[in-house]
Amino acid sequence: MEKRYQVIGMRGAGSLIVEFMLTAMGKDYDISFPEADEMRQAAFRTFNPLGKVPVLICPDGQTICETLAITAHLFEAFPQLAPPVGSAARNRHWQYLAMLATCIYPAYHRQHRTEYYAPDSAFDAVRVLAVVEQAPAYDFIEETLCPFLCGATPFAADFYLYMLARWDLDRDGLLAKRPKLAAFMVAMRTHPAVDQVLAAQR
Ligand SMILES: N[C@@H](CCC(=O)N[C@@H](CS)C(=O)NCC(=O)O)C(=O)O
Repeated sequence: MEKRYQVIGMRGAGSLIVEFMLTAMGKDYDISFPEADEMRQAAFRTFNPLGKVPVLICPDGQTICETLAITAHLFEAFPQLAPPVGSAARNRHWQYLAMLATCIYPAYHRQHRTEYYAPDSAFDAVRVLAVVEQAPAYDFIEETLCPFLCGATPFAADFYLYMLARWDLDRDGLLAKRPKLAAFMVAMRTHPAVDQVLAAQR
């Protein structure tokens, strides 16, 4: 029997993109959702020394942590998940991936897990500054969406953007000012892989 991918994740959180990509490629996978306590244990830290999800365990037993690394692994394994190597769109795709991974994702972590970054008295300021940091990235995305990040076809970075924008604490405000992003969110929600994964989370 063909070995399956295994995903270690968190419901509705950072493992969604891994599920979206595997589902889009028609790959069955097993998924587990460790409790916060377990993620602090030494056994889990062998998968990710930072104690975070997602983690991907490949059919050959290799484990990969960090969303960007997992995403790159999957679009190397399944080339349909990214524009062709050597194309301008490939560079553009990497540019968005980097922006999502280094600006938009960490700024959501600061908003949702503010206790890691500051005492209670500074929570509001940390959250406001995180939104301010994200704004130029979201504005750039709004200017350049057409209708997906790299044109007519959604790729891995589109699944990533969709997952992240779902976490916005003021999603109505984010989308009200950005009609192309609002249309993108509707289009991605109806993507068959997204629909299948989200239906299974209920
Ligand atoms: N840089 C990591 C960040 C992963 C991350 O922050 N994951 C969250 C879930 S969305 C997590 O594990 N949170 C638990 C915690 O921060 O304690 C990545 O890109 O994979």
